[in-house]
Amino acid sequence: MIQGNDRGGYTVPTRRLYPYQWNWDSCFTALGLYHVDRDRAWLELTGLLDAQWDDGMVPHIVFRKNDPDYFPGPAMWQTGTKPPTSGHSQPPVLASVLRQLVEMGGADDLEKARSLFSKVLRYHRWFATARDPDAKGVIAIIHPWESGRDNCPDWDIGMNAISVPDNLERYARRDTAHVQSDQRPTHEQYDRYLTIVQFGREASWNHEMIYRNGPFLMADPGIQFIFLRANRDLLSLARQLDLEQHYSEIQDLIHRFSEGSAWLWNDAVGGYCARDIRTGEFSSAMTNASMLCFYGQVGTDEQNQSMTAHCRRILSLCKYGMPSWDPSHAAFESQRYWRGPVWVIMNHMIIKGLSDAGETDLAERLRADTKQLIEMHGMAEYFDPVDGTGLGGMDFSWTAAIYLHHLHAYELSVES
Ligand code: 9WN
Repeated sequence: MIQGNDRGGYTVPTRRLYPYQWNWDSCFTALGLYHVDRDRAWLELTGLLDAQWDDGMVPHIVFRKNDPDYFPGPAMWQTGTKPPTSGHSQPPVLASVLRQLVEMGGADDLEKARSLFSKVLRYHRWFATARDPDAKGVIAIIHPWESGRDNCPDWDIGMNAISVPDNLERYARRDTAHVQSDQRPTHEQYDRYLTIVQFGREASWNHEMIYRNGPFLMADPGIQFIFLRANRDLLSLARQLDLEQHYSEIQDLIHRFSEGSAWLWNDAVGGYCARDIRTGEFSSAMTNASMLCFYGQVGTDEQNQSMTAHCRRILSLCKYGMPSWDPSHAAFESQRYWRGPVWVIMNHMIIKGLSDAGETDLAERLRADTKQLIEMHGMAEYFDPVDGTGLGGMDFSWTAAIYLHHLHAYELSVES
């Protein structure tokens, strides 16, 4: 199936709905591909890095050839890069995937990681400067798409504050031609997504200007914890590669973003929540991204106990975990994209974090749920947490990849 989505050196998430290369999709795809074709897995990552911007950013979409099946394509973004790309990034899972490949492999893999190391470090530096220019230790996202969790209620505060300009270019969505509209974001949300893209384009994708004046600026527990974990994994790679000159820089990033994570703790819900950077307003419920606190290794014992209790409570409310929004909250919708459904790539990272934290029963529950969802309901983009229905695009690369990885990694007892 993953091979069926291969477009010659890069893999699309699924045919028609997503006909380009996406950043974190490719990284997870490489993790699965590694079990069947190691060289092809590395090619997925080197290809992604070929699209890295001069300033270090690795973009969220790489448009290698124009495909009218997807909107917004290169003509909307107008980044002027070669190859054409979108104008912002996505959760930086790359360093963590590199570390996992190295741990599963041998000397060859370590050398391949060496050849990519400086590019990944530049990518991390870009996040630390462009997305935290005042060094607060909090990563911002400038578009909900940057979080990878596009229409999660986490972004409702920031999205509701966006006024759609009268001169917003007219557009025609393509996603609802491929997937039922009740499983996708709404038209009001798309207007706002496109408002941010138009702002970025008019600002020539100047990230300082977008951070200061753009229509949307929120902190995402997902990116925050993924970035922290990615730095921990990059430090481990640096050590394996004896790149001593980089240790302290990466340690400083870990320190800065560990400290900054405290800003995402919402006392009102007793957990980590998204937060509007400019107003300080918190989102009001737990998500699957909140549960990545274990993966990022943040928090006090007391905070971790509270997060574990949320995790147990949420899992008791649905047949399959981990839902992307708390089912006890009024905004929960079991089939609408990131407003309720289960995403197995998120499960993969949550499981890893819970295992590391010694929360074995919770990790096992999620591992079993993930396996069952895929075996019973197929290689869907996402799943209904209540009845398991496979939703969104089918024959999905990252779902197949996580399945392959979990089958191999856990059956072989490789802790990766
Ligand atoms: C916008 C490709 C991507 C994923 C995202 C997911 C969805 C795109 C869209 O598909 O987003 O980036 O058009 O809906 O939300 O996480 O990377 O699979």
